[in-house]
Amino acid sequence: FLPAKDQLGLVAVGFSGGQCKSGVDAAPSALIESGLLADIQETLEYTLYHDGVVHGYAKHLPVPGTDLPLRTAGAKAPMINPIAVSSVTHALCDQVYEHASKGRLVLTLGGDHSIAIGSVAGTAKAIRERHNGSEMALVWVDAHADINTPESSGSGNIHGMPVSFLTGIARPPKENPDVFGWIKDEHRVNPSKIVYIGLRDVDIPEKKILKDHGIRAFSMHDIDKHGIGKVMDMALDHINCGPGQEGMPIHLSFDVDALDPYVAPSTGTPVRGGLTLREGDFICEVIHETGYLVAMDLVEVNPALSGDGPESISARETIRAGCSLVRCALGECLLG
Ligand code: NNH
Ligand code: MN
Ligand code: MN
Ligand code: MN
Repeated sequence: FLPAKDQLGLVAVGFSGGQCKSGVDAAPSALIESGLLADIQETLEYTLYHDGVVHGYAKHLPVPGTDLPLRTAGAKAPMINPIAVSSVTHALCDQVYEHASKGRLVLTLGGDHSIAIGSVAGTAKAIRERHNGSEMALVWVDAHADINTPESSGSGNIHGMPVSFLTGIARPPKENPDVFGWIKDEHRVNPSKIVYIGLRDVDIPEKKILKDHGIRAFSMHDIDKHGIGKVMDMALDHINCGPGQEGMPIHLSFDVDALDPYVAPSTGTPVRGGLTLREGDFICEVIHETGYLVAMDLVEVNPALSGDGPESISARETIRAGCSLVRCALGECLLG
C-alpha cells in the first residue's frame, strides 16, 4: 500500500512559465546546493534516485511565436504559456509516475506551482495502478487556493489554476489538444479528498468554486481560532488518515508562500499573516507521522526576489525554510 520507507525519487523542475516572474526556476539548484540531498541521504538515510538533471523549459520550448496566450470563451484574461506548461507538466507526470510506480516516495522541487499539475497527476495514476483504482488525498498548503479555471482567472497565470485541472473542474480546451489534452481521469483527484491549509488570499470566483464543490479548507482564521494542532486533527480526519481510521495515500503540495513573509520572503506573491516556520514544519511532521505520505512538492521559492540580490539574507532564509519543510516531511524529528 505505501512506499518503501527508505527510497526517495527526486525530480527537480526549474520551471517558471506558470507565472510571470523569473528566478523561481533557480530554486531546485539553490535547494540542492544548500545541502538538502546530503541531509536526505546521510541524516535521514534514504536511498536517493535522481537523474542529476534540473528539468525545465529545455526540451519543451515551443517553436518561437507558437505558444500564444490562449483566451477561452468567457475568460477575463488569456492563459499564459499554455503549451509550455502543458508539455513540462506532462513530462513531469511521467517522471513522477516512474518513481511512484516503483514504490518510491517522490519529492518534486519546483519551480512555480503550475508543476503540481504534473506531479499530482503522476502520483494519482501510480496509486490507482498499485492499489486497484483507489484514490489518494491531496493536502495543499498555500496562501492561495490555486483553483481558478481558465475562465475565472484574473491573471491568466497557470500557477493559479492547477487544482481546477487536477480535479476536472476545468476541462482542457477541446480545440487545443496541446493544452492539457494529456490529462485523463486516471490522473485526476477527487475534490472530496482535498484539504487546504493556510489560505488567506482567495479570489472571489475561487471562493464560489470551493463552496460549490464542498472542498475542505482551513484558512489562517481557522488556525488562529483552533491552533495548528486541532486543525491538523480535523484535516487528517477529513481524509480518513486520523487515529483509528482506514488511511489513504497522501500527496502533500507545499507552496512556500503559505509561510509568513517574515520567514519566507523570497517568493512571487507573498501575503502577510501566514504560517510560522514551526506551524509549517508541524504540518509536515504530522503528515509524515501518519505513515501515508507518498509524494511531496516544494514550490515557489524564488531566490531572485530579494531586496539585496541572490546571495541575500532573504533568499538564504527562504531556502533554509524550504529545506526544513522537506526534512520534516521526510521524517526529521526534534527528539529521538
Ligand atoms: N489567485 C491568483 C491567480 O490566480 C494568485 C495565485 N498565486 C499564487 N498561488 N502564488 O499560489 O493568479
Ligand atoms: Mn500555490
Ligand atoms: Mn501561493
Ligand atoms: Mn502520457
